[in-house]
Amino acid sequence: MKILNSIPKNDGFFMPAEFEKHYGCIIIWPERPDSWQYGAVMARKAFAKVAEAIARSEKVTVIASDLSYDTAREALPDYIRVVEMSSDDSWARDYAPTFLKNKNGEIRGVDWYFNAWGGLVDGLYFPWDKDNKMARKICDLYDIDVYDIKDFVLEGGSIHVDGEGTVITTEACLLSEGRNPKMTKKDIEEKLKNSLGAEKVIWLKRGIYNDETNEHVDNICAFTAPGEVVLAWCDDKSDPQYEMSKECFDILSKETDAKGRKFKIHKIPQPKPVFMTDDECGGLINFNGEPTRTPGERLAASYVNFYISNGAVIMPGFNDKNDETAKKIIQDIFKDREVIQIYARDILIGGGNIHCITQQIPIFG
Ligand code: KQY
Repeated sequence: MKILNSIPKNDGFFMPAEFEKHYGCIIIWPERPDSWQYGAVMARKAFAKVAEAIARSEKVTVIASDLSYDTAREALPDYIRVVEMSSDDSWARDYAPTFLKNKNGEIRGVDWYFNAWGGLVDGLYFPWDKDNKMARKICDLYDIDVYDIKDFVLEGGSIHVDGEGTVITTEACLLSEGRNPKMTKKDIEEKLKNSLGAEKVIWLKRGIYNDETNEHVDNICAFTAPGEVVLAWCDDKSDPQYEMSKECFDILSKETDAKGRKFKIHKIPQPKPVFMTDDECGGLINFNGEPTRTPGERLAASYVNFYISNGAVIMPGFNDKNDETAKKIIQDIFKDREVIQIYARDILIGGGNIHCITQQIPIFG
């Protein structure tokens, strides 16, 4: 594995869209007691279901700590590889490498700086050094050369690409104080274009209400094809999500992508608000006496936080009356893929969902 200091775009490398063909997927086994209630028992069941659903059509590697390796190996079928590596938590989307490819089918990773969603300003835990080292270790594991972009704080969940030159992100996240405060919006846009081999950045203002990542784009909006997106939608004007989704819709309606196409926007209704219960909070072990969750706290539930595998779309369900409607919308969009809906409350409690716990590796070679 070589560490590269050149600019991916100048080298002809770009990030392909998630709906393009994958070699495989990386997931990190949950363990952290202030993220996952009751020894992560329920979260592990949900993670295992996600891993199995993805493994039906692509190679899945699950990364587990030395402490949890045996539980992962026991819980997962033998066609899923389990590899031991240390981490601070389980968000592969955010700190596994972002993978790029070039027109010859070669692949390279990107190693961004990870500071737990805001560092000492409004980050969600400290320390985060093990997470921050993972991208490079994973590239080493796969023998993939890696770009050192440690001068820029970024999580994979804060960007989506169409693989044809367009990036979408949110201002709430990428312009937040805890990430790259010395860079202007224009600097950040240039950095994204150079690092992801893109031509245009579309800035949504906000994401999902109460999303502790400073509103990652992957919870509110995702590309489903070039020129097509899904958007988490709320019809209830008394809900703060209404204005947030409407603002995204207005921006996307007026925008064109890097190729000059207008967007087709598929609205997906939100589940009704999901709140932490006393019992769920009771199952979390707080570090330094600081609770990560409080009873009654609204969680950032959204059906848009799905993973597109080679053969399926793996999407969250919440035992909500909108589960079926959301599934049907996704099935109508992805006619050639099976839609697998997995009850995901136990992932949501950790602060993200199915997209946040996965990272695709594009096909290479
Ligand atoms: O990418 C994500 N949505 C992960 C958020 C994790 C927050 C830590 N509790």
